[in-house]
Amino acid sequence: MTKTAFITGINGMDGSHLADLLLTKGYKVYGMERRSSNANDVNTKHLKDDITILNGDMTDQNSLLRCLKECNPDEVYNLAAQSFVGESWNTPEHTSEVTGIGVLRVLEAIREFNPKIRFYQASSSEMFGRMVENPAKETTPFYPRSPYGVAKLYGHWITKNYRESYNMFACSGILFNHESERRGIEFVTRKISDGVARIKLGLADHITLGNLEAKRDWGYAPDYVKAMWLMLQQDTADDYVIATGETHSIREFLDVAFKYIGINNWALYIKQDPRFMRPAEVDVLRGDYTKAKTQMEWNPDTSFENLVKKMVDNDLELLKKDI
Ligand code: NAP
Ligand code: G4F
Repeated sequence: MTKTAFITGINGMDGSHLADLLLTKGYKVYGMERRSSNANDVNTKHLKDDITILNGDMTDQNSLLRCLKECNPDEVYNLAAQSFVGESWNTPEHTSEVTGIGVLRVLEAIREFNPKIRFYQASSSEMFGRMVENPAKETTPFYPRSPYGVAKLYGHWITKNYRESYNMFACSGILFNHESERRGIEFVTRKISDGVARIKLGLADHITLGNLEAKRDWGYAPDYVKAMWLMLQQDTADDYVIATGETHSIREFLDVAFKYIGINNWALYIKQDPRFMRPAEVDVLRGDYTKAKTQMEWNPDTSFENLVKKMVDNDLELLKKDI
């Protein structure tokens, strides 16, 4: 029997990769987008004949309920969020509304419409923040360091609470950083791959960044959306850390990206600006994905080096089209 999935945040990086995956599995896919004055479909243009877009907003309870009534899904993937950590200090209230309380709204809509729907919440390694244990696993205490991390923690606990209160099949994936060719341009990996490609093509002579010492556990988004789907196919609802187990600094990312285009002395091309520093930094993130590996047979397939090279290759191709 054909399953139906409803994805919030369809136009985001993960939403579009998840839609790609679910279509290959024969799902009927509905995605939610919010109103925008300009089309925001760069990641989903290729899907327009294969999925159905519904309009709604994470800050509007009735719109979420209407979306569920319209598509009657078996599975809901809640990927919508104000997902940029840096922005969360500028708009902490908005971030809390969308990224935190928004999760409650989706859960309430499910509870009212059909509590048998399986629910995935996009939790984040930002909840570990100032890591109490390295690598972090499902039982590691949380210590968020940004309004975004605090909002995600609310979303995480309310998901667990609805599972325990109403016996709903509600799971959280605690995903460590994952990137792809579709990553938003303000995130550091895409900013670097785009900047490096511009330098290679003679379109720019430097990249301006913030803290180069921070370390992240970076994986490849198409590998990570498989884990989201797997969580909703298990016999019981649970929470899982999804990570690579490796951590690399921004400097290492720069090193691989620049060397790939033939530049070794890359420091000459980097400027630093306090504008890109954060009031409270997460210095290092690294995850232990043993539970996902043993219980769901999930593994990350793409290495750090390949991830960087794929992103640089993609930006080179995109920019060449405009020259
Ligand atoms: P993304 O590219 O920023 O996508 C987020 C999506 O949420 C966008 O499509 C955005 O729509 C939508 N959205 C924002 N505010 C909304 C609102 N008020 N109503 C409806 N939709 C709204 O993020 P991503 O990297 O794909 O991440 C997907 C989810 O996983 C997010 O919840 C993120 O916090 C979480 N997460 C990401 C990572 C990671 O490393 N990527 C790791 C852990 C957790 P617009 O296009 O209109 O802005
Ligand atoms: O790429 P970032 O903005 O990602 P961040 O803050 O780790 O958040 C991402 O991963 C989270 C999972 O851990 C997600 F929940 C979240 O939604 C998002 O997808 O920054 C990474 C690091 C930070 O330490 C930042 O200070 O890069 C450092 N950085 C240095 N220069 C910079 C810059 N970050 C950005 N965005 N821009 C810079 O110029």
